[in-house]
Amino acid sequence: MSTNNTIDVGVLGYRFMGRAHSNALARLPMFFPDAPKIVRHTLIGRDEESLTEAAEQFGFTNTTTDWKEAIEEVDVIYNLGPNHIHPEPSIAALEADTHVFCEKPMAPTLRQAKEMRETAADSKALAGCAFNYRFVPAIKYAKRLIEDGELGEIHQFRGRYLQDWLVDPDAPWSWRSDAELAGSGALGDLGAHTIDLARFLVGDVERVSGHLRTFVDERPVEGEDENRPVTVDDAYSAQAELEDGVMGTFEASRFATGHKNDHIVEVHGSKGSLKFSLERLNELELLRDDNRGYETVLVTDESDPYIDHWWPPGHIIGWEHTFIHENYEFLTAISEDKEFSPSFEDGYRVQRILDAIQQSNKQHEWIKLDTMK
Ligand code: SOE
Repeated sequence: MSTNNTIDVGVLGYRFMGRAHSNALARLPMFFPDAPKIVRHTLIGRDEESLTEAAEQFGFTNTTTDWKEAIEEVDVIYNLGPNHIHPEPSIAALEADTHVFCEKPMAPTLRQAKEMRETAADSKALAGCAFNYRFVPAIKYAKRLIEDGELGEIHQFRGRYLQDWLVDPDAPWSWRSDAELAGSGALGDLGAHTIDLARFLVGDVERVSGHLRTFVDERPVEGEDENRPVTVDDAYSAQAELEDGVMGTFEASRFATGHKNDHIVEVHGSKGSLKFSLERLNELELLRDDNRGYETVLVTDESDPYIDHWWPPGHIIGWEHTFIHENYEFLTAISEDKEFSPSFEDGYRVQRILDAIQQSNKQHEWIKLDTMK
């Protein structure tokens, strides 16, 4: 912590995730007065003009185009740029014992994720991987139900994450279309969330069989008379065996016409089942073994996770709150010198599963995780 007992935060990236986390940092003192005091210290990016504009809008005091300089000046670096930007600054920060909060997926390749995890293990600083959906109140509620045995012995986990922003073949090429920059497509961008939730709710993955598909193999570059190849998947599906014999099925697509941000998780146990849908994130559908079908539980009571910080029962919260909750937990862990999960270990373990799914697709066979290097 800085000498003035604040956590000085440097944020790398000021687009989608930069905005989501900056909003969280701004809201924290208002709704989580017990959170450590933070300073929105430095915003980091490449283009000075847009950076200055974003810093003003997001309430940052300083800007820099040099992340190395920022590492020296702040207590924590938020690494929110495109996937290929995750490894180098994260590793450098952890080597300097500066805390790191890194967006998912951890890195484009498993080799890089492994290096990040090893550096984190050797660092005095905390390294968190920002899987924000763990911090939805209904997901935490679901975890408690599963842990308390309310669903009995767990048999199946099913998760799918559907979007449709690439259905149009003229949707422009971006870093998200490129294997070197992104690592994978729907698999890493969306599947990483589902797989993290499977690990969080039910248990780790032991073997997988995967299938990847690219429907449009080149896309126009915005503002230029050029097409570039798409080298990542538009959709994936996988079947998995999880710990304790739990059967898993995972799926994601950016080609699911009409589905905007449709992330669904279902768990079946010997005494009941549950369903969660991100598009109705204040609810959990619960089925007890009484043949009366699913009941909808509204997870907005004061006794529900995080809700006492917000509004009276029934006053729903949204997607942006998941970032506020995860920032609260991560920054509190820093100030209290405690562990935080999802950690870089979790990020790496998800990355192994993503990699195994890619390998399985190539080799047309099941991949056992314990045989992977
Ligand atoms: C885009 O597909 C995206 O923003 C992902 O990158 C996020 O992780 C997900 O939460 C929403 O969709």
